[in-house]
Amino acid sequence: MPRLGTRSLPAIAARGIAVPSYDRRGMMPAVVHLGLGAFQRAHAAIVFDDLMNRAPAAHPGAWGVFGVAMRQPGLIQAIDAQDGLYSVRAADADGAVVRVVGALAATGVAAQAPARIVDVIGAEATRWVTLTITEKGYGWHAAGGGPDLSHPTFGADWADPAAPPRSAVGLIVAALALRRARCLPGLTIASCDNLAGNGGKLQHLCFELARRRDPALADWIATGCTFPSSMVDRIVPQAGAAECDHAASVLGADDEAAVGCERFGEWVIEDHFAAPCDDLRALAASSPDAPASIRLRIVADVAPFEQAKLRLLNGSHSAIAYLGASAGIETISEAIVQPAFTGFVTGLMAEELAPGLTRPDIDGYCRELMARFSNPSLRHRTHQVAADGSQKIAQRWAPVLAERFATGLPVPRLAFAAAAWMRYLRGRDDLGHEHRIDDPMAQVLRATIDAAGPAPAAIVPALLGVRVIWGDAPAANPAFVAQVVRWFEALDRDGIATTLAEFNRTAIRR
Ligand code: CS2
Repeated sequence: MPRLGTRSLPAIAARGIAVPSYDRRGMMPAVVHLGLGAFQRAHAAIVFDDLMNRAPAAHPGAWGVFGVAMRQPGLIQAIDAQDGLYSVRAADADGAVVRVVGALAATGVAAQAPARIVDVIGAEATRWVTLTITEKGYGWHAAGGGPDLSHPTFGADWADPAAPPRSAVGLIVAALALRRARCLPGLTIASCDNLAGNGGKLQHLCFELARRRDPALADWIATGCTFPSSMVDRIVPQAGAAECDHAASVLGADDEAAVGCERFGEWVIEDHFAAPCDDLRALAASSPDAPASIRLRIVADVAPFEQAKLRLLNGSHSAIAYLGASAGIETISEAIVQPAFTGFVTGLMAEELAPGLTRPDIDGYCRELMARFSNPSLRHRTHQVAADGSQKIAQRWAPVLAERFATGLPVPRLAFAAAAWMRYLRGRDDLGHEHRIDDPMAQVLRATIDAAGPAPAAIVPALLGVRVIWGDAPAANPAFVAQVVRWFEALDRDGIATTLAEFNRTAIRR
């Protein structure tokens, strides 16, 4: 079977599959994306591909992407061997659509060649930087706010701002210094990670690191660059052999960078760009019609969309993940279709996560989410969503707890979810299978649990006392601590299925 590449495109198009309609030879990278992975390939890259598919022939390739893997070269090698091309299969209960995306113009690996990445961000053709480096990639101190100087790569860049940059923020700041020296204009720099106020946080980190190099650089960034916040949404499980097998059968060509995702896709971005983006605005004003497209919105205030998404989608996702993984259930969809999970998560959203949210049509959004979670086409592993809990809980659950405690509102389901996270940290599911705790704070969590001893009554206050995860409020609330202890003991003793059934039966009876 041939490999996907420029030469195989005519045969793929002849099968009725959408392929790039623009001349890819003219592509200049206008966007540098840090953190190339499955998510970006199935999300923002599709928007840039749509923009180029719609562009007049006189301006081909105006939104080409330079994709940067922060560390691992494997994906980059596969993409390079395919002339930057890959396929996306978007599926839900109504069926699947496939397209070949051509937006990747070039690639690089930051850990191998940081100077090259700095040079590309510093190049005249570059107008945007986008990031999907996950919550843990920034170096933001969740408890104190501002730079986390103990962060492995950001901290290293902070300690030696003149050394080759190792962090995403370090790469950006070094490149902005270069742009300034080259008398080039500033950039639009858009975080696409699940962090509340992601634009403001990234801006703050860039300012602080720039100030350490040269206060004039920080001033230059403040006047010439923008950091729009954005809410990104598409469920994109980690890609693997199943996606490649699917792609081979549909394309008639091998695609080692194939991605699978749901059909739903949304990108809500703050209207704050360093340079005019008329074509982006035109795309946002039209309804998405190409296969696997993303619904793009440009808004004055992203916060209502971001809060709704972080709490309802991501907050529920984490709860399903800890309960599901500890029950030995492999995927999110297999978990959520069980009636006890459906009831729990529906109640979690309606009673504890949704109140106070201002996104339009919250009820419809919640109903749609339940359908998205149960999408039978996605094999989204519970352990994948369970990873990095220390980073995710701080964004997804802790702000809701603080708000509800402040007004005396009950949080029985979040207490249960907190207990499920602690049960997950035991590292062994109800079927006796052991799992690794994949979390940048795994050692701290292990040490906290070991110091507390085996009893939930000791572990719960110790873990809730980790401020960077939970903030101050949960550990200071004895009633909450007692609820978490109660459910952690029950989960340990009786397992997930029995305890969840008991919770649904007793704890939320009015
Ligand atoms: C998930 C997200 O892995 C996780 O923690 O909650 O990746 C989720 O699938 C996306 O944010 C959906 O937009």
